[in-house]
Amino acid sequence: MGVFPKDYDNLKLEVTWTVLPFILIVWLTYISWAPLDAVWSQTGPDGYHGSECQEGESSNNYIDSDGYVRSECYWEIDITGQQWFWEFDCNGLSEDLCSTDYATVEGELKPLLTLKTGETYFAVLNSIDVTHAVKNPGFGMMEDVVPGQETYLWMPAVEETSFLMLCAEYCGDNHAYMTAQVNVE
Ligand SMILES: [Cu+2]
Repeated sequence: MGVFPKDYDNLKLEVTWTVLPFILIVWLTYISWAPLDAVWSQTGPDGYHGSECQEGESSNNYIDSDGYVRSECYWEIDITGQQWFWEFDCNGLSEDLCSTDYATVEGELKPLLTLKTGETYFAVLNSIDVTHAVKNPGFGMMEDVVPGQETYLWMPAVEETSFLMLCAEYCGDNHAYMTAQVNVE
């Protein structure tokens, strides 16, 4: 009596389904390393976006030959999440670099953030209640927004675009309506 009779063993099969997925995982890690490094780039000279811009400077961002956005410097803004809307703070940047307003989205008034093409923004994320997550389809990036802990998200505005910023972490009744309009002009 035995649940797994040895007669039905197949060593070749077992080695194959152990080794092949292992190689696959190593390969996926290898090709993900550089893009993740870019998304999680640190600030300062060792990063992709330099140090904070001084007045009169410009990020002059561009996509390099490997497909990564690079910038000479960046602008810092704040994004605060709460049930159930996003609040933007341009931190006193000039109107042409960053401005906030309200826009009508599908009949409802939503926060509007307007950014400038060619500039790179470093968003400091905070939540005043529960965990949310910024999802910026237009920049292809997302990051959790956690109460009591600052998180950070690069927003490189490379080209003119317009998209809805969403909440990507279930946060209660109106989670699905926690949107904001982002325009890059
Ligand atoms: Cu939320």
